[in-house]
Amino acid sequence: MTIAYIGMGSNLGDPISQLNQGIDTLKGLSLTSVITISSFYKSNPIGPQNQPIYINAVAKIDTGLSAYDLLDSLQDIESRQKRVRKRRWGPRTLDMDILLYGKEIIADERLYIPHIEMHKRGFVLLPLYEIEQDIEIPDIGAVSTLLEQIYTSDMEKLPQIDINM
Ligand code: ROI
Repeated sequence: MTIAYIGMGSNLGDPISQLNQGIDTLKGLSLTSVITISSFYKSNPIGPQNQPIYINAVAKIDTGLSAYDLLDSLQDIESRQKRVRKRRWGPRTLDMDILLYGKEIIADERLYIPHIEMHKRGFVLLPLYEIEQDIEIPDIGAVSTLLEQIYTSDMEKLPQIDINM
């Protein structure tokens, strides 16, 4: 089994529901248990600005799937939620990326782990830090240190709504 972290983002079609639905499907994946889900965060788009704001979160999972089988499964979830991607860096209904997979470093035509540019992105680092304060990105550094170097003041942590209340 391997601990992996999944970054999730949406800015189309009721983003909070998109994330919740993606998390539900994640919980049903074979050989996989979901350990923690971060809060949801509102964040301004990185890249083109003429698109809606994003909701982002990070999930910590324990999985018996290989990194490639996990990637297949996440791409399956994305397409089931009718991910539309009209342009590079444009708006999307659901994005699910493998951020970290154990301490592995993978760089080939299908997979780039640690996820490329995750160390520069507040919408990844802030939710990741919320669920794991002492985590290191292999070959890059401690998330806590990286967070000191980037701007996150635009991000807003959403209150957790307990639907059982
Ligand atoms: N910006 C934010 N804030 N959140 C995202 O999930 C996100 N995803 C992307 C790009 C377009 C780079 N910008 C983003 O793919």
